[in-house]
Amino acid sequence: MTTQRTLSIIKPDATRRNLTGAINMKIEENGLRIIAQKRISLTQDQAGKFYDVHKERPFYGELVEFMTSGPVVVQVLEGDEAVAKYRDVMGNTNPANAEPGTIRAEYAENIGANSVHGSDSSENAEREIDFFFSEIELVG
Ligand code: 3AN
Repeated sequence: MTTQRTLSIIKPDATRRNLTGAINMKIEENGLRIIAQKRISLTQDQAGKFYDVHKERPFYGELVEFMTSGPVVVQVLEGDEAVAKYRDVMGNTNPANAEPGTIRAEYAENIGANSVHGSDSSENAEREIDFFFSEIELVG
């Protein structure tokens, strides 16, 4: 088992419906520790840079628009195999295909407004954590 860190974002559809605590409960119940957390409003520039990898995809504009439509909560999660573990806890990108009990099955509105983001590899996790947090903000 390897202890890892991953970046989580609680998206605007979830903060709007006051679901931060409910989502944090799912995270903690599944053995992940929230070692950093802050609520922020992303600018278009910041959201555009964060999702730069999706620039060529047809939903890029919609994604940036959505991620700047309200506050988000950015978090660093730590635990055994945290990257894959959090992907399991989140569920499929499309909530219609998400396993019962996952965050997206319970809370996501649709494939775009799908309540949470989680890094998809340890390399991306490192890059995404650096994007939002300095080392002094990570308290394991
Ligand atoms: P995941 O977040 O599960 O890793 P990705 O990396 O395929 O999924 O997509 C990144 C984000 O882009 C998703 N979380 C979702 O908000 C948005 N997205 C993905 N596919 C679509 C789509 N077909 N229409 C609208 N938004 C989408």
